[in-house]
Amino acid sequence: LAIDLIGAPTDIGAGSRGASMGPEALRVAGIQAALQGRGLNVSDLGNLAGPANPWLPPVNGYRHLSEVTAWNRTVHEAMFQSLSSGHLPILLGGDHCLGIGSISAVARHCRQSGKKLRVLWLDAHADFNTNALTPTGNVHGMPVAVLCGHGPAELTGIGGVVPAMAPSAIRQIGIRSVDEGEKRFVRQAGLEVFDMRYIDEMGMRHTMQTALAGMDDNTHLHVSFDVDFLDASIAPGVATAIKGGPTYREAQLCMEMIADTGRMGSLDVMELNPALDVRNGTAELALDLIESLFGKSTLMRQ
Ligand code: DIR
Ligand code: MN
Ligand code: MN
Ligand code: MN
Repeated sequence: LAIDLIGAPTDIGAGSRGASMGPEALRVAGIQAALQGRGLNVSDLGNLAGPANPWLPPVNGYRHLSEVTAWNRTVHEAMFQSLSSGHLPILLGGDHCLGIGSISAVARHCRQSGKKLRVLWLDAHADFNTNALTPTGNVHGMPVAVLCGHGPAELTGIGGVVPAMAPSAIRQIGIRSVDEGEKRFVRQAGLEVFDMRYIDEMGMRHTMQTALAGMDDNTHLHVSFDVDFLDASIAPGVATAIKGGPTYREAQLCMEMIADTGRMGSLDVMELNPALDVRNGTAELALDLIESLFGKSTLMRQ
């Protein structure tokens, strides 16, 4: 299996600067060597280029819409090219607005190859805001809505088909911070959300069994891992750390159960912010979990 590392060094959609350093933090943690050590063939394609962050206030409910669009177009093309080559792309974010470019590319690849799409969205946030609902104007709070067709045409149309995906293709896990208007919109759209209350009551094992159910040999599984999915106490290196998230052990089980499906075909690692981190510990934790996503386990699997 050939893996492509694709760096997208920008914080264009975030409310704090620093996620632009996420790709380098994962390289410093040793992502290429760690995955190669698992017997995988890993190419680091380097960083994509895009506009600088002008750090301006929102206009019409969006901050930096033209720059967000430019970055997402570039991410879309890079992810699509990797998938078309039969590779497994790992997008090194960058803030989560780039999930628009990434997942629209995965959806386009699935249409072209006749595959079914399943997206696991691991996040503290639902990322289902619109410009009318957003309290911040930050587009990293909107990618799921955009992918489901709710947003400005320059973003919803990036993959060529609107909506890029149906709400029924996505499962959200770890959610614990949803804005007031966004809560109503999540329900209205019928998103399948395994929030922290669900995980607390049912456990991570049942949660993942349910979220991964219904996939088959023809399913392409995309994992969009917002590092703020993890509990704030173990992952300080993110712009919006939220308490009450998955523990290290719950997160490990989550990743191991994804690996067990053998269906993961693409991955985003988003929102890692080294400017807020302590000795690159959040990058090292994220990498440990990525290794589990690629099958690292204590004993040989039977
Ligand atoms: C918040 C924060 N819901 C917003 N979203 C974040 O600005 O729309 N997503 N941090 O990852
Ligand atoms: Mn997110
Ligand atoms: Mn988040
Ligand atoms: Mn591990």
